[in-house]
Amino acid sequence: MKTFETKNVRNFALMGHSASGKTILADALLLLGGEINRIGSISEGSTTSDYSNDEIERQISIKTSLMHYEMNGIKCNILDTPGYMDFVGEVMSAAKVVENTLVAVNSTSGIEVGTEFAWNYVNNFDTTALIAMTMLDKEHTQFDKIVDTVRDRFSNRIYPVQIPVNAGPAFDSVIDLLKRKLLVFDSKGSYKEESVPAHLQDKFDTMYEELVEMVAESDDTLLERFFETGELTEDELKSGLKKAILEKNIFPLICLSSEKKVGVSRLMEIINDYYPDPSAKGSWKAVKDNKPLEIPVDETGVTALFVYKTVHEQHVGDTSYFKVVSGSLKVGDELKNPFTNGNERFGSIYLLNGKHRKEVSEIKAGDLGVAVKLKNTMTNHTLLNSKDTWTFEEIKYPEPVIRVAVEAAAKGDEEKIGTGLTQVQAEDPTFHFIVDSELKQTIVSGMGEIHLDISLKKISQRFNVEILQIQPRIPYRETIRKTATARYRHKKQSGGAGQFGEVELRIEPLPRGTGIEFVSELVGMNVDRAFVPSIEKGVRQACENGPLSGNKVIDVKAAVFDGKQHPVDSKDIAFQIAGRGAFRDAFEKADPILLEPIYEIEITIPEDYMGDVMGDISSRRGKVLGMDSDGHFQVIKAEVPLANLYKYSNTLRSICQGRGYHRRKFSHYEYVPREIQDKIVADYLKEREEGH
Ligand SMILES: Nc1nc2c(ncn2[C@@H]2O[C@H](COP(=O)(O)OP(=O)(O)O)[C@@H](O)[C@H]2O)c(=O)[nH]1
Ligand SMILES: [Mg+2]
Repeated sequence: MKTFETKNVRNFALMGHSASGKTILADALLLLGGEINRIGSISEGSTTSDYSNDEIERQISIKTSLMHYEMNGIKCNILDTPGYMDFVGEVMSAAKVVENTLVAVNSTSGIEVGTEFAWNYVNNFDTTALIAMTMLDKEHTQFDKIVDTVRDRFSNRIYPVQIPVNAGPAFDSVIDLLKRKLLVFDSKGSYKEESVPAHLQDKFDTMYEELVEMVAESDDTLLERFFETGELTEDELKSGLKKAILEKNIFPLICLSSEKKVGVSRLMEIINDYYPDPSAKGSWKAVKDNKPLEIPVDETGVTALFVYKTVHEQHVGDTSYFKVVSGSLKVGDELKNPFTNGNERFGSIYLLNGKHRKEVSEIKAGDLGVAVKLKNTMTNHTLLNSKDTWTFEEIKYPEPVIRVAVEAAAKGDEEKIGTGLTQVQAEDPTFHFIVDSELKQTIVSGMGEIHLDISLKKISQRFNVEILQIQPRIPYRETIRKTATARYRHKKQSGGAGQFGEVELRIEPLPRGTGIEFVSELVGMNVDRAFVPSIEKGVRQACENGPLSGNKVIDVKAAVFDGKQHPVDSKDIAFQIAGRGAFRDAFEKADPILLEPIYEIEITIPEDYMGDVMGDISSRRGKVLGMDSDGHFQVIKAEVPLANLYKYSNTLRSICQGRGYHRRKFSHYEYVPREIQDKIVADYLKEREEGH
């Protein structure tokens, strides 16, 4: 396989809602690019992109696959991203390394949540965009209507450069505004050019003029020419459109049926002719000693790689997906990782088509490749061929949205599961785990239930262990609502060394978020001041393990004001015990209550599901704070107790048929309703009796 110069590379991420035809489109591109012999099938699990067992089983993409083809000397890298919100991390990794995004829009269902997301990536990652209306061979397509909504909702700079003819099962041709011809596709995906059919001439003329005007308006010199002559030459239109695409003044919309291979070969030409190579967008942001730095995408520059994805594959080891941002990477090169300060040697470098690897000798700036078994390099790392120490700006992955506690099904497997969790966390920046000492549980968190299911299954398979998912304990808190005092005597004077300490203290409620305050108001010499720290220690111990339910106590002030000591038997431990005892006794008299964590959640859903979602929130003891509309979506803000958010994304998925998602963050602690408190306290006492 040869090496491609920067100007002969195109990088495209395929994005869109799930089932918008991205994965089949990738196969259609590879077929016409001569990489594969036939388009695979989702139901048979035979596509190039969705090759992993989980993808075949679930019939959805769950990771970004890297593929490529070559046409007319230009190599196009295709990154097929998953449409499910659970895998946003995969989409962000892809978005970081491409200059161009193809947003797939299903021509029967139009804009969905995933389409909105894709459009956000186009904006946030500053890529060019190509909108592809897919599956135009299906019954009940709605090209015109969807074009209107897409322009209305996303940008009126989106403009169709093609018009479908015979959309539906007989779909075989499109009018191409750039070629000013009707393109009629055969069953192999090649096309013949014919003149625009008479009955569509008027529509074509109107749209062509509008396109020419848009192109002219995006450039001052062109606009001047346009005013003089009232038109643009073919060359002017071409170079003008190319520039407008790069500058994001125009986002062309094209027509496809990947299954019938209609429009695919023309898409490949449009990619080659109109979309920018990796250098056109300029430089990459980097940092050196906290100062920003710009690294031009230039094959003659110093060699610098950015690792955007790491996958652990059994029998292969870690595969690092990288972009050569600058310079050129050759087999045998040794690069430095400024993050670890270690060196990495590239014994082999590969291009990928899904799981198939092709060995290459060199990869130049702008192009993508993979390497296996790098020693210490992870996602977001920079590798440099220099003594320099700068690093590329990292991908900022979103915070996890859901959590679950995990346990080994069989005793003795804990260690293997721990190793697995560490491995998966290293591979996937959106997967996290902690061993929570307060809850005494291992808590894993991620972007959605499918994400966690798949991540845990990976560990089960790699280590041959069974992992149970259970509901995480809720970090309740205890506090008081009244002031109370108590006196407690600890006395142990039979046999051995005696212990004596007596403490009287007062406790008072404090405002939320204050924590625990301890003061000494001792007067006189009843208690030696040397024992005050012992009393405080006892109080703080009592607060770690609250009297009601064993949860932490918060927002209480404790003031010790009297006590008694014994000339011989008073010692540190005795006053600790007395402090703890006095605190617990006072606590019971001070109208104690449980607090529960309340989360603020933001739910984005299509309007139709508003009623159902709101009803569900109130059944979870949630409070709606407000609503906002965002296009055709509604954004609901609400406060819901964490105890009622377990597996909430599953619930939302089933209410909204996969078209909604939510984000959450901790908000504050609030009183638990009486009947729920009684149950928690009863469970705690029962557990304690059983000796847990
Ligand atoms: N009729 C028709 N079906 C298609 C076409 N492209 C994809 N599909 C089907 O639509 C479903 C989703 O396609 P897929 O490529 O997995 O979508 P993705 O989730 O966006 O990757 C699958 O059942 C495909 O077979 C097409 O051009 N025409
Ligand atoms: Mg897919």
